[in-house]
Amino acid sequence: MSAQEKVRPISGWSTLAFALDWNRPPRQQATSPFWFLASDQFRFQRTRADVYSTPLGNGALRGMHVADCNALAARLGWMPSYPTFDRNPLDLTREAAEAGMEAPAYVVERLKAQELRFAAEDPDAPENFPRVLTLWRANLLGSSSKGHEYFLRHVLGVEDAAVRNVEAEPDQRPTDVVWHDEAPTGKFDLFTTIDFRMNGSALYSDVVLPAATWYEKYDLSSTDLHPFVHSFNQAVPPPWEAKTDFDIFGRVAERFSELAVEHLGTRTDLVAAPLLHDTPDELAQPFGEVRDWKRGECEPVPGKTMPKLVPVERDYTAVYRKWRALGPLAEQLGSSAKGIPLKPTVEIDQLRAANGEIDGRPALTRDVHMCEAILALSGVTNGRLAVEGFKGLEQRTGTRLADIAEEHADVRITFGDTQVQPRKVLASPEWSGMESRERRYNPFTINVERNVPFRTLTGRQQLYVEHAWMLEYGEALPTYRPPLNVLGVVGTQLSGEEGRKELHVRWLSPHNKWSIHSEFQDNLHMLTLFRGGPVVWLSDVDAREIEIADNDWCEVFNRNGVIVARAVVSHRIPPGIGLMYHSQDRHVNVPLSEITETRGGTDNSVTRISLKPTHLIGGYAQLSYGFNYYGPTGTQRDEMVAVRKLLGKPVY
Ligand SMILES: Nc1nc2c(c(=O)[nH]1)N[C@H]1C(S)=C(S)[C@@H](COP(=O)(O)OP(=O)(O)OC[C@H]3O[C@@H](n4cnc5c(=O)[nH]c(N)nc54)[C@H](O)[C@@H]3O)O[C@H]1N2
Ligand SMILES: Nc1nc2c(c(=O)[nH]1)N[C@H]1C(S)=C(S)[C@@H](COP(=O)(O)OP(=O)(O)OC[C@H]3O[C@@H](n4cnc5c(=O)[nH]c(N)nc54)[C@H](O)[C@@H]3O)O[C@H]1N2
Ligand SMILES: [Mo]
Repeated sequence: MSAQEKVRPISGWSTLAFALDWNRPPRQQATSPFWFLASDQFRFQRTRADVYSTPLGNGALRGMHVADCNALAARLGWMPSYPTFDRNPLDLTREAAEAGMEAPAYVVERLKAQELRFAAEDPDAPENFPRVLTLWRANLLGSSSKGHEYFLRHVLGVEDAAVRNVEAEPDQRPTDVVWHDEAPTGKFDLFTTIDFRMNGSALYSDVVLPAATWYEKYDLSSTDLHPFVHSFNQAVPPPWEAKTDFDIFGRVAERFSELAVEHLGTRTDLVAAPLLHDTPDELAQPFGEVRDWKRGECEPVPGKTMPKLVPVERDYTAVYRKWRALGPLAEQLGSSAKGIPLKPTVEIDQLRAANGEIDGRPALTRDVHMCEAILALSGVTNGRLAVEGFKGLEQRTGTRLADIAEEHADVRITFGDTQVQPRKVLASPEWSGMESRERRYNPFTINVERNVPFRTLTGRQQLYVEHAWMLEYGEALPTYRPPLNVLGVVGTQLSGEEGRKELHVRWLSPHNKWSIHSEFQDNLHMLTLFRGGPVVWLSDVDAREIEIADNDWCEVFNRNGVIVARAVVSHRIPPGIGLMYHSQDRHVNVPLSEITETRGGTDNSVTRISLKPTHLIGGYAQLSYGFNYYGPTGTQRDEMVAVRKLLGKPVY
């Protein structure tokens, strides 16, 4: 379970964002494993998964590479994995129909015969490359992606990417995952960014769609860490070619549907969905035992020993029609948060009245309609649904809960309400707080004060996790782990150039003090407030040793890449640490590097995705996949870099 309840989407939001009102299940992916393969960082992983096993372990990870662990997680349904198979699922369902079989049974048969494979088992085969990416509200290359230079080289094919790493030796390579002699570069065909800043990702995109800013559109903002819903309001219309995000996606959907008449029509897709948190899937693989059907340790049974295989009919010509209206699954299946269904009834008619109708369904033709629908379908903004949801939870727990929401049973926050002032959200079973007029949100108060079981195997706050992989790492109970001995594996990161004073430091790239990730920093105020560009914090002790004075330009480098930044020398930084707040875009006042003769990169130029196998565990109670909730992180914080002073004047 995550320590805090982080980015738990309100249910109306997820229903609409993933089009669950029309089709289920959605395709969702954990990003770290996806990019670990797509950007070929797995080829540079030179330790095996069992390097951190305890001598008292059970050998569960013996001989496995981390990419092998990931392939196993895909095949056992622990983590989602897209593209899923090395064949197009539209073709697989057609072949199944021709063979007179149900698609899931057909796929299981082909997998068993080893005529079909999971794409994660051969990520460098061209048929398994991800080809198209549309980036929206994220700055992948300028901000978030760990291993920036690997992304440039392997995903985009940028020729002067600064990766200087060597690949795993034959005896360090994966055994299950296929190794290609040559690492592919430039896997993508089309990279689109939708943003209102010319950010680090837009710089490398094939297509940039200019987005309306926050005062040129209507939208909603509600985050996990503050208890309000805010509106965005249009002060002026978007200038020039800029469009609202809503209109951009709408127009792409419209054109796509037109083209689909000739190209795709109506087809049956097959979605391989992982074993999900807060569903009975949590009991699919009991006792923390790992059984691999591929090795004959069990039968491949969808939804039990492997992902669920769900045929979904897709009328590609109807995408735009569906985009413009609320689909019938909204009330037929309701929205589900933490396994508690919230079923709108009267809300559908209210939305018809507020938004108008299309084909008898509530219209979603404008951004404001979408805002109204999100607010109507969420317990945190609709007291009636919150009470209903708590009643559902009462039946499952046998304890009285509906009273928590009764105080605001008649509250129904509309978009108009949020335009008057930010509105405080209501207590709802989507969360675990007991907020009221007197009380702020705090996680798990319902569990502690009302005895609603925690969402763990035991129903209690649980420390012991008896899973084979946790036992193998000696981490079945929380334990202290010292920093990893990275240099012991990859060797020195110093340049070895004569007469240069260089020092190793441990690399920290925490969240920015003066911006939110890459936002709010590239304006004149912010650029004059601190030092007007990238800075690296060093301790006064370390700086003295390599003769770096405060505000000197320095180079930070390792096998992953290079950064050029000014030094901020401070006694507040402990010796042995280099700290760069995440993240400056590389085109904001970054000079050339001596080592690469190209522009020094971002804080993530020297990082790398490092997957921890135990984060891949799934299908086991609280260790089951949930979107934006549970899955592997990039764990970039055990990285070592070398630092030295930049010779001469900075050149741009
Ligand atoms: N090394 C290292 N890497 C990290 C982290 C770390 O601590 N260290 N932290 C990680 C974490 S926790 C996170 S959350 C990620 C964050 O990384 P990202 O999700 O990439 O965050 P931002 O840099 O804020 O990118 C958001 C982009 O969306 C744009 N944008 C904002 N509002 C709108 C809008 O209304 N419409 C459109 N179209 N665009 C908009 C902004 O201009 C900006 O370019 O980084 C991760 N990466
Ligand atoms: N101003 C601002 N606020 C933000 C954001 C932002 O970009 N800017 N981003 C938002 C987002 S999306 C997120 S996820 C949160 C993140 O907020 P936090 O989780 O607070 O993340 P960080 O600031 O990255 O890291 C916290 C501290 O962990 C320390 N640290 C690093 N490695 C270790 C270690 O091995 N052990 C221990 N004990 N400590 C370590 C770092 O030095 C840092 O001081 O912030 C949110 N708020
Ligand atoms: Mo984050």
